[in-house]
Amino acid sequence: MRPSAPLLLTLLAASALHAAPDTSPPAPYGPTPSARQLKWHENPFYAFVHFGPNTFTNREWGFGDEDPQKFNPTAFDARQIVAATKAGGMNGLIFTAKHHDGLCLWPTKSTPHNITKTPFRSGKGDLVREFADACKAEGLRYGVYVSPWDRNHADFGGPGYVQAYHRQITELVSNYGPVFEMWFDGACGGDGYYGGKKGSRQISYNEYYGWKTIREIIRTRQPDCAIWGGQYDEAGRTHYADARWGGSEKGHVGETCWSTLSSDKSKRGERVGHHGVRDGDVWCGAEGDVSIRPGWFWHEHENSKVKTPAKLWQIYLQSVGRGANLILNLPPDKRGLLHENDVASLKAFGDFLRAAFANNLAKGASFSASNVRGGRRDCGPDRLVDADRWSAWYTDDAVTTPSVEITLTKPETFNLIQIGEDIRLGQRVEGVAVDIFENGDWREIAKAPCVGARRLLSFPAVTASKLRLRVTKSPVCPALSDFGVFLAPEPPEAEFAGKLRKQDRTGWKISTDHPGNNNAAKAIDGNPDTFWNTHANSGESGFPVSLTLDLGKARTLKGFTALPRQDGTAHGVVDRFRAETSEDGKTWTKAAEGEFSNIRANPVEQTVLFEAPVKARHLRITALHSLEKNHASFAEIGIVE
Ligand code: FUL
Repeated sequence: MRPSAPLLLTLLAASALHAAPDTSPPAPYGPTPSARQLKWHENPFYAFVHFGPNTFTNREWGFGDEDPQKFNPTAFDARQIVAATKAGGMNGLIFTAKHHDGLCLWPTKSTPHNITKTPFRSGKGDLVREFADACKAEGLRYGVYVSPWDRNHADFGGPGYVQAYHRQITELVSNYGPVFEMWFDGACGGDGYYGGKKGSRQISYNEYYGWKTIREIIRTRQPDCAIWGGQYDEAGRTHYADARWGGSEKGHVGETCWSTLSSDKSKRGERVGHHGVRDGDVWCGAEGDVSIRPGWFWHEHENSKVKTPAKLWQIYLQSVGRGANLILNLPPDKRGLLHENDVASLKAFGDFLRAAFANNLAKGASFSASNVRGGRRDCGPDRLVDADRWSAWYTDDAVTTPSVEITLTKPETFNLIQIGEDIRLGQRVEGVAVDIFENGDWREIAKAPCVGARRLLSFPAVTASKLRLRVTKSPVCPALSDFGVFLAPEPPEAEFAGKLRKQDRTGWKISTDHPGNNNAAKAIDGNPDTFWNTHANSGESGFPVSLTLDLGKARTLKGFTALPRQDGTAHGVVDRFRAETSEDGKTWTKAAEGEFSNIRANPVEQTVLFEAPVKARHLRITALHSLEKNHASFAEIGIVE
């Protein structure tokens, strides 16, 4: 018998009320990470090691004409560096096998400009081998940086160099065991030595290096290796690698940080590396990069500027804690060892991290969720704390803003919460919040605009026995897989990192030869946020333009410091300079001339040391060129005595 129309309507209404339970897992949302990318996200903290000719020449970028004989570490020990990396809480290390200066630190067949020409191990050394072996021995993952830009190679800009570069990559991924990440620097400056021909060579980063071939070389030999950087355009779309730059060299990524990008150029917003692109069509997670010191290479004058555990924790929260990875640079000194200040800071930071995450106070708690997918036990909220990273709490498709109450076994004090998403199903959630139950009511203590691989929420310590995790916004049902409640100790502000002294500028006067400009005093006001700027009064002023410092009395100058403007723009940031000294303010002697390397990506204080100390009362700094716009600026100028 066919049901009558009213009966049919009643049956339909009843089945809507009791919708069939969602028994299958939630469908993925947007792009999802490959197995390789998933592995990469699971190991978010590792070291960078910048070591090479610059260590010996006190530079950040070598010009390419460095004599390999200068590369002479006297006590190099990869095991010391690897041990400090491990102590710092990292489980991988990426070594700069070749930086922009072009010296290959392994015995490559691709160019004679390599380690065999150095005195290191009497020309028989292989730093890549030593790092790879030390990592293996200590159970660390090993990775490689090999600079695309090569200021030494005579054929840079032509096909000869690309061939040599591909050969270098082939050697590095064939002869040294597993490589977990290859780092392809985006820097592509212009001028260099280029086999003695010198001059400036411009290439197109996306087109010149043959990224498609490079990927094939790596994929066929190291299928698990994550490729960082090295994107190329084809048919109007950008083909991204496995992971991307976090958008600054300060280590942090945006508070909102999506692991997705758009291959369609028109869909990109501002600061793409920092924030990613919501609803992008490619998975490409962010990696924050930063050095434990201001520069990437070791400089003696930075021994007292090693980041403290407290600073490292702040960076960690703003990278790893925002779903990104963090690569922390540890530059060995001229001995080929990490300086004792870096070692001490790393050990203290590692101890701090281990203590912070030692005890998940949510283990053993009882969980009660507003919804569980299909009412199924294997989708329940207790999956948030089980040992399996990938078991998750799923809700029904229609439930996008669920919450879960967590009752701890007893009142606990905590200041840190970790939340993880099951990113195998994409990055889904667009808002989470955590409340505690206090004096009979819920109080919000932390929130975040997205989660991803992991989110860390840090807040002043609270004591409670009941918490609530709320998903406040999500386009689809959420898939959360991790929840941790921790009490992190105070991260040490360490003594060993050195005390930074403010320079005493009493009696100093400063002037400029730029007509109509009267804000030179801002370059010695001790305030990093104000700056001298020749643009202020007369547009694009051109070069050269000078600042002259009268120190009031003769002093012995070892060099000078220059802090670029700190407001984030490259306009007027001086990247080429000349420094002269004078005893009487009339007769001048050149003390130094050169470039402020890497100042665009890493606008930290620059220290220029003279060949020998000079006695002088006057110091003239002449700007010869700037990164953008034809004018000059400095936030601060100082002296090194
Ligand atoms: C930059 C380079 O120019 C720096 O020297 C450094 O290697 C940093 C990690 O990347 O782009």
